[in-house]
Amino acid sequence: MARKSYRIAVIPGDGIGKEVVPEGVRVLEAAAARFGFTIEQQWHDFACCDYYARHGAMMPEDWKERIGAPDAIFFGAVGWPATVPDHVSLWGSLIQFRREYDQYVNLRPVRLMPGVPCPLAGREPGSIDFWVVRENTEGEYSSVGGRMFPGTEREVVIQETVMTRHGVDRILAYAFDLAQSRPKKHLTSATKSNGIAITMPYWDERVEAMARKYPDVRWDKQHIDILTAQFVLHPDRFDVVVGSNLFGDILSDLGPACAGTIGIAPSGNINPSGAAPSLFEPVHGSAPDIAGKGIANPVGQIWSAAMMLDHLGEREAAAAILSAIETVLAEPALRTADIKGRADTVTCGKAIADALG
Ligand code: GGG
Repeated sequence: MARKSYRIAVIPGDGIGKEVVPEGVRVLEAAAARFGFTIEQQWHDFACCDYYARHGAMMPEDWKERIGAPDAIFFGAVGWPATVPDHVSLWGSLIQFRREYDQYVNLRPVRLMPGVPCPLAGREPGSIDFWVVRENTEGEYSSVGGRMFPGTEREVVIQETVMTRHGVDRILAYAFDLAQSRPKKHLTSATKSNGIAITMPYWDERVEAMARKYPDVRWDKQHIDILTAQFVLHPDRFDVVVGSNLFGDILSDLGPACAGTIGIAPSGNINPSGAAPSLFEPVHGSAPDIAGKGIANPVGQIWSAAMMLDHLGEREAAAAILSAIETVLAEPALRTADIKGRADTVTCGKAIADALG
């Protein structure tokens, strides 16, 4: 029987993305060899600020044609604020992908892994284990608005939050489905409907309507201010947390930080219909402060590779990568300095590939 083959668009992006993506690819190749499939890689040098410096845009106009129809996109990080303002680099790359490919789910696991020092006392590995489901195509990340009378005393700046019934309902359905599939069957909705008195009460209404279709799922809603405090105090109480684009973004950085480090946190930007490719990237950004030093933690990128394989149906390979990550994180000589280890990026990546056997 012919081996299964997956076409993967590989986009390292900026900063430490260029260092951690090769480690992710190393582990993907090791997993492919062990589990009997092949990875066909197509590397792209755009969607980064170097490309912007050469061409005056983050991506070529024909980027979709150049990417073609891969099975998935494996992305590193974006942003180099010394040369390109962050909103220009983000809107010129990642947000294009999320919108053009309708990757409306941003799925981000938060887990306390063995060996990772947790800033909260008394937490055992596995005691923190939940998912943040972030709406990924609308909400506060909207291009509706503008600036009037720029640079004058009369300056007015407006940016609208966009919530559509279609957009809100589909992310809530995804989150409730996920909660229903888990043993705790619990969902928390992030809101701020006491202060943001038009869009957020609408979000709450849709949550209530959706919850009626999932009688097995217990749910609550929490205002984002107290919810962030609860993340810090009791991260072990959560199961599935669903939020708008901005709230989900904040919660999915805070969650991993409470479980030790954002350096190991992965994410999937998912189009559940499969009509367009999904994109997998670490939650962390390009980290200009440590870029080029070879010390970045590659685990967020490698865990993203596992999420990508899981999405592609290679469940066994994905589980094996996660177990190799756990083995390596437990060993200080093999994990990186951000989690009190002694390894550099490449040593850690090679150790995870080797642990796959
Ligand atoms: N690998 C993730 C990355 O590069 N993130 C940069 C960033 O600022 N992202 C904001 C977002 O995900 O909306």
